[in-house]
Amino acid sequence: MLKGQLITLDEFTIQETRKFPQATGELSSLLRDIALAGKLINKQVRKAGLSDILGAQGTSNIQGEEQMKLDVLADETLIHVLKNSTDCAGIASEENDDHVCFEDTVSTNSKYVVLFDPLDGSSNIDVNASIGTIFSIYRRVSPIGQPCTIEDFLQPGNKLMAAGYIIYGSSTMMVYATKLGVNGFTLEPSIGEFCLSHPNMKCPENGKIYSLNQGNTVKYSAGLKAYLEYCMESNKAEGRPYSHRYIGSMVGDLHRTLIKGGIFMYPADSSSPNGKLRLQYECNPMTFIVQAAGGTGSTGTMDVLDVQPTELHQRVPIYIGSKNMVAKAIAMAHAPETV
Ligand code: P6P
Repeated sequence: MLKGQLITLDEFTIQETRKFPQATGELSSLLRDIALAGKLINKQVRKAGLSDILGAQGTSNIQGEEQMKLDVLADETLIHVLKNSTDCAGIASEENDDHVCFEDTVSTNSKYVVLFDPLDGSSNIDVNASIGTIFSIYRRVSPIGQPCTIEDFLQPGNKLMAAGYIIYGSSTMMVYATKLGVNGFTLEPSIGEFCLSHPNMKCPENGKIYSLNQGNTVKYSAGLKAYLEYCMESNKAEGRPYSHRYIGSMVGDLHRTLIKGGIFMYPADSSSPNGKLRLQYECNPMTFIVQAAGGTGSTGTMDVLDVQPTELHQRVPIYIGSKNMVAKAIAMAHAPETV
């Protein structure tokens, strides 16, 4: 990349495709479609305070969570763009009870399916904190030429072809991973293009930030409480004590963790044995990204990517981020409880 030369997402994905003569360019084309949806959602998010789309929609999703107007708008935008893509056979979304098959001929002949959380962290919408779109891309297992099936959406994370997020923060960025690595693109509003700004992203092996909702501490296991004590105490072996940062938006907390290092946790607790975050469109895509950048994502007992999904909206506990911090947290949190 020449100094000062902008490389757009389109140019980058085409250059990546050229590295593999056998590549058809369909995955790159699908990533560009998702980027388009991100730009359309960004336009609405950026003006949320000025037009009547703030606040609750007055409906709830399958999770029983109140849907914000922007949630629904983001969901509809992604479905519209992907339905018109030439490379997507169907979708599954946090905001929809069941998966959606696109029945037209082009879609049924497409080889990929997409799962997404259209606007993660939506409780932050009204307070102008970072929110994001999270997506997973799988090669379908159902026969091409026929409508996609639920099995296409219940594949483990270790079958992912690509995953990424768009963060609507102080700037708007698209970060995505393939097996080739992780790259970040910042939206340049003057040309309406995502431009390469964070090539070959790596998650530091260590960090000084731990991130979780400490309001749940009373419900955590003794081992996890011991780990939190460890984080809060001045630990001379590691210099200054850790800092606690928690936005309450997985995309915001994970983007910081990916860049600065650290650990993000949404563990199991006495009232939520599987934690809160959804496997197929939060934990798997984020783990795929972090692991492609050299970090770790675990349920506490196994690699997140190895969990065999049984339900579209199932939840798993997650410990994710700098590999040395995740290892330490799991060793303490899952230490045999002394009697
Ligand atoms: P809590 C947002 O609602 C979300 O799904 C994630 O983005 C975030 O990490 C988590 O839930 C926050 O949950 O219980 O701390 O408010």
